[in-house]
Amino acid sequence: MALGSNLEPRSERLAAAREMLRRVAVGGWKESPVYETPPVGPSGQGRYYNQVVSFWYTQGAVRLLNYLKGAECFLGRKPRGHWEAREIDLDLLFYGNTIVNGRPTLPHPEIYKRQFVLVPFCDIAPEWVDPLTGSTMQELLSGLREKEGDPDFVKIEEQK
Ligand code: PH2
Ligand code: MG
Ligand code: MG
Repeated sequence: MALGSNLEPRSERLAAAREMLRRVAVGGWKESPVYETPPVGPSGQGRYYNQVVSFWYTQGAVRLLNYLKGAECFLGRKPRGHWEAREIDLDLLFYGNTIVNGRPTLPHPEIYKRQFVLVPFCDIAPEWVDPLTGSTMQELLSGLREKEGDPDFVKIEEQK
């Protein structure tokens, strides 16, 4: 699961989102550090806080997606255009090895293009194998790094 926010208070919004996710997790909780990352998309928006978490869940991807949309709304997300600034964004990246096209699309198609997803993902599960390409997260990140170079990310102090 990828978490993102670029409207203050970013740190509190991510913390509130983790709280909502822990409520439905049935174990296996892992969370990456939080990174501050340059915005991808329309210009004029602020830098993001991004994080990746993983946990066990048993009720299916559609139910989880519905929960995520409800949680985004509860956490104060206002409707805006595609890729515009957002209070909170909760994206389902993988549901085990499920491959499906529709709602949701799994694996999440943005994984392969975004260092703000792959960098924190590799902090918690570098050896995870993507069911679509058969590559590990570490391999996907190395490939993207070769194309794009090192990103301008800042690791945020863990607020525990
Ligand atoms: N999310 C977007 C668009 N652009 N840029 C960064 N750095 N981080 C994000 O999470 C992000 C973005 C759409 O979901
Ligand atoms: Mg997103
Ligand atoms: Mg989203």
